[in-house]
Amino acid sequence: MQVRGGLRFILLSEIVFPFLLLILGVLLGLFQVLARAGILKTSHFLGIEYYQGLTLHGAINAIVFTTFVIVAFCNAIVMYSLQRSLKPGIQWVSWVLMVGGTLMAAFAMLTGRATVLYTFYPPLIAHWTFYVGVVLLVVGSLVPFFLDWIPNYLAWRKENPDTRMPLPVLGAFVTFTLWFLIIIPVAIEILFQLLPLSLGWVEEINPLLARTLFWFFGHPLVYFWLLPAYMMLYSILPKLVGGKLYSDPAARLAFMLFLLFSIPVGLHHQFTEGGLTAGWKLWHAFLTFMVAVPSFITAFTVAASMEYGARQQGGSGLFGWWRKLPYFSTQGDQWMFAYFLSGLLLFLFGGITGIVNASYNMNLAVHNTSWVVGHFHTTVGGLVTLSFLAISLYMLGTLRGTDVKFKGLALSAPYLWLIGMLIFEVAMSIAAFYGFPRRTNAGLNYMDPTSIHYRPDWVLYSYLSALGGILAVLGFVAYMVSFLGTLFAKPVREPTVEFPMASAYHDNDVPLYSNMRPWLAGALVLIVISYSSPLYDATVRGITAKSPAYNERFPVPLKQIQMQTRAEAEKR
Ligand code: HAS
Repeated sequence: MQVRGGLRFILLSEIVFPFLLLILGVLLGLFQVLARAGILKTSHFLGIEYYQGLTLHGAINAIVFTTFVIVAFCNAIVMYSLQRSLKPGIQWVSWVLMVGGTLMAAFAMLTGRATVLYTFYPPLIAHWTFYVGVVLLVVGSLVPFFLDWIPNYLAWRKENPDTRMPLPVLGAFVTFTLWFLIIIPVAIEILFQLLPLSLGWVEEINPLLARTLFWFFGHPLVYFWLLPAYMMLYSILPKLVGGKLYSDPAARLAFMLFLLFSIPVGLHHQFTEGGLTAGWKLWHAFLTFMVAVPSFITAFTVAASMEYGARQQGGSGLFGWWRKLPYFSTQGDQWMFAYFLSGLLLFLFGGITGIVNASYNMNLAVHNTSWVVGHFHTTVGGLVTLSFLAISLYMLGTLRGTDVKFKGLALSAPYLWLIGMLIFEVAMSIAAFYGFPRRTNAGLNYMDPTSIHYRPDWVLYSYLSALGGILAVLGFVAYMVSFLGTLFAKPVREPTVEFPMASAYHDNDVPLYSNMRPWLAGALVLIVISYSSPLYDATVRGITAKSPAYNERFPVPLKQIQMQTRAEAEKR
C-alpha cells in the first residue's frame, strides 16, 4: 500500500525519533554496567549523574522507545491489514502530543530536575514538566486508536460484514484497550498526587496509595510492550521461515487471555510492602500465574509454526528440522528471523525468572536484587527490544523505498545482543543469590577493595555482567550502522506500508476468540474484585509522609551530588 506526504513523515519519524534517543539510552546502560562493576569509578558520565542516567536509561528504553515503535507499528499494520489509509489530521495531533510530551520529560531529566527513576516513586519528586510530559506522551499514543483505527475498522466492517477481524488488528485493539484501561490508575496518581506535590499545592501525599496505583499500571504495562512483539511472531515470523501460522484460534485466544488476566496482578510488585493484606497479595500471585498461560500458548504456537515452515523447506526428524531455519539468511526479509529467534531464546529466561518472581515466597529472596535486573533485560530488553529493532529497520526500508543496508551487520546485531544479554542475565541472577542489589552504583563502594563495604564475592559476577553489557552494546552499534545506512540510502522504489504476512494452517473460526466484549467484561469484573480491597487498604492505612515538593532553589540534585562526590574523592 503506497504512502506519501505527511503520513509517511509521521510514520518515519515515529521510528527515527525514538531511535535517536535510544542511542543515548543504550550508552547510559553501558555506563551503568561499567560503573556497577567498578570498572568506571565515577558517579558521572557525559555530565550525567548515575541515578539521573538510570532514570534516562529506563524512561527512554522502556517507555519512550517502546511507545513510539508500538504506535508506528500498529498504525502501519492496521492500515495494511484493513487496506484503508490513516487520517493525517488525527495522526498529526497524536504526533505533536507524543513528541512534545517526550521533549518536556527529556528536558526535566536532562537538567537533573527529574531524577526519579522510571517508576517515579514518591517521595522522589520531579519537576512538573516531567509529569505533564509523560501524560502528553501517553494521551498522544491513544489518539490513533480512538480516532483513527476504530472508525476505520467500523467502516471496514460495513464493507466486509462476513469477514473475521484480521489477526493483527485484533492484536492492536487488545493492546490499546489494555493500554487505555491501565492509564486510568497512573493518571490518577500523577494528576491527584504527584503533580500537586511537585507544584507545591499540597505538602503530603500517601506513598502506599501512589505505589499501588503505579503497579496497577506498571505490570500490565509490560504486556503493552509484549503484545506487539507477539503480533509480529504470529503474523510475520511464520512467513520468514516459509510456512504458516500454526493456529489462528490459538493466537486469538492468547490475546484474549492477556486482556482478561494481565491487569489485576500489580500486587506481585508489592509482596514486601507493608499495609497491604497477605491474602490479596496471594490472590494477585495466582492471577500472575494465569497471565503466564497465554505466553505458554504462544511458545507452543510459535514453535509449531517454525517447525511447520522448516518441514516445508525439507526439514525432517524430531530435531532435524532445526537445520532448515534461516538463522543466517540475508535473502529478502529473512534477516529479521535472527531478531525474533534471539528474542524468543532470551524470553525463555525471562519467563522462568518471571515465574520465580511471581511465586510469593521465592520473591522474598530475589526482590530488589540483581535478579530482577536479569529478568527485565531478557523480557523488555530481550524479546521486546529485539523485535522492535527488527520492525523499525524493516519499516524504515519500506517507508523510504530503500533496501536494508549492511544486512550482514544487521544480522550480527541480534546474536551479539543474545550472547551479551545471556551472560548478563546469568551473572545478575547468580549474583542475586549473594545479595547483589539492583539500582545501586556498587562500583564506588562494594567493588572497591579499599572500601570497608568491599564484597569480593560480587566482583566476578559484576565483571561478567559488564562483559555481557559490552557485547550487547556492540550488537547495537552493528544495528546502528545498518539503520543509519538505510536512513541515508538512495530510494529505489515507491515508499510503501507492507508486511510479509503469513496465512494460518489451522484457520477455523471460533467467534468467541474474535469478540472482545465478553473478555473485556470479565477483565473489568476481575479488576474490581482484585483491586477494591487493596486500594481501600492503601487509602486508609498508607503512611502519609511529609514529602517536600520540588523547589527551584532546593535541592539542585546534580550540583549537590557533584559536590558530595568531589568531597568523597578528595577524602580518598
Ligand atoms: Fe516481569 C518485574 C513477573 C513477564 C518486565 N518485570 C519486572 C520488571 C520489569 C518486568 C521491567 O511477579 C521490573 C519492574 C521494576 O522496576 O520493579 N514478569 C513476571 C511474570 C511474567 C513476566 C510472571 N516482565 C514480563 C515481561 C516483561 C516484564 C513480558 C517486559 C516485556 N516481573 C514479575 C514480577 C516482578 C517483575 C513478580 C516483580 C519482581 C520484584 O520483586 O520486584 C510472565 O508474563 C512471563 C511468562 C513467560 C513465559 C515464557 C514463554 C516463552 C516463550 C519463548 C518460547 C521460545 C521459543 C523458541 C518458541 C512463560 C514465549 C524455540 C526455539 C526453537 C529453535 C524451536
